[in-house]
Amino acid sequence: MKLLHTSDWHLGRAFHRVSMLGAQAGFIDHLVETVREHGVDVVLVSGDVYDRAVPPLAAVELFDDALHRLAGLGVPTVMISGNHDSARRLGVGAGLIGRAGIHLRTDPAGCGTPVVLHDAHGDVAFYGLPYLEPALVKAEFGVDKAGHEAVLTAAMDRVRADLATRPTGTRSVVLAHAFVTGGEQSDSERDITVGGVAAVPSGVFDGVDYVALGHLHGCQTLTERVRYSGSPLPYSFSEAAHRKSMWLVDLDADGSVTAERLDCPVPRPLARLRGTLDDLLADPELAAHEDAWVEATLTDPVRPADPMARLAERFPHTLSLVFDPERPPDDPAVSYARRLAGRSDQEIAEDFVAHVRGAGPDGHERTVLRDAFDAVRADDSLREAR
Ligand SMILES: [Mn+2]
Repeated sequence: MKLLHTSDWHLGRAFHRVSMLGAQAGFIDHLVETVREHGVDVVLVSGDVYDRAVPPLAAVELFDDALHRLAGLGVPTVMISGNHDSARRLGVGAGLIGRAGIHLRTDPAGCGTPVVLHDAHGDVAFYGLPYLEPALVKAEFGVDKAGHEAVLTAAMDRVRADLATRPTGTRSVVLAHAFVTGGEQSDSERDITVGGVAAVPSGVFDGVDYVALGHLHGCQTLTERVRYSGSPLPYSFSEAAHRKSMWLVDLDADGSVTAERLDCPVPRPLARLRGTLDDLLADPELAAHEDAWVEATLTDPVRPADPMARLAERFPHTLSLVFDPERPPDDPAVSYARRLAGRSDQEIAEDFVAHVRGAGPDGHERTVLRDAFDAVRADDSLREAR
């Protein structure tokens, strides 16, 4: 059975000030073409279909178009909600859409109920695990400690229990939206840290033949059977080195897996340039990037006049301008943004306590801070779930 694994479409998301809707429509064309060209049997979409709980109309229309075209191909699709989707909204009409062969799994209670498809070698059970926000689903799974590992383990226990009741030789595929240990992050994934721990070990998924992951936006292989497809398009400059792709997975009669990486179309390359404004405007080697979406980091010790307009003369698709003047590191003018770069909310808050009080937080205070951040995140998710 040939599976096509993709995720993190983020329909409706903009890249800096550029709407990505045209590029997203181009990806849907590519997806449909790929399904046809490679004789795909099942399409898997592992969450973050939309970028937000209430997506713009144009994104909803594009999703509608994608559903009709996938159903028109007669190729079944299994889809789950991600942390950016409103599971409840996305799940509206799932019963009807399912009759057309598009299986939307957005309800945590359905984790142990697979979509069963067949090929010449027998059954394949597809378990769709929607994004499981620990604070929201701990009652459903009967776990006391709301953490990602606890709820995913409980969900996978249901998967394994169901699988054990099926005929011997039933092959199995899990779709999940999670941060699995060993995966590499980029700047366009929304933080899902809970209790200071966001990542779950890949061993949580033991016992199934293939795990189609979503959430991280870079295509990556954790084990032969556990992979991220990554997003089909870049959503931050930290993804400049990514080659966006999908996995074409051949699931054999005995459950063995062969995966081939299929590249997605590139609407426009990304370039991160660094130097003084005059250097960037003059360096002949940068000619290759003149048509790219550009993030320019200017190192001029004194901020030059009108930098965006001047850059745009050579790089008309400049989207992001960062100032990082070359000064000694102890210079108080070293930018606030640079001091915060790459730090978690928790670290920034702990530093703030140390800065205003002269001593950092103790163990109890650290827990108070962590609980506060968890509560805010759970509240955000709750609001979106409604
Ligand atoms: Mn995502």
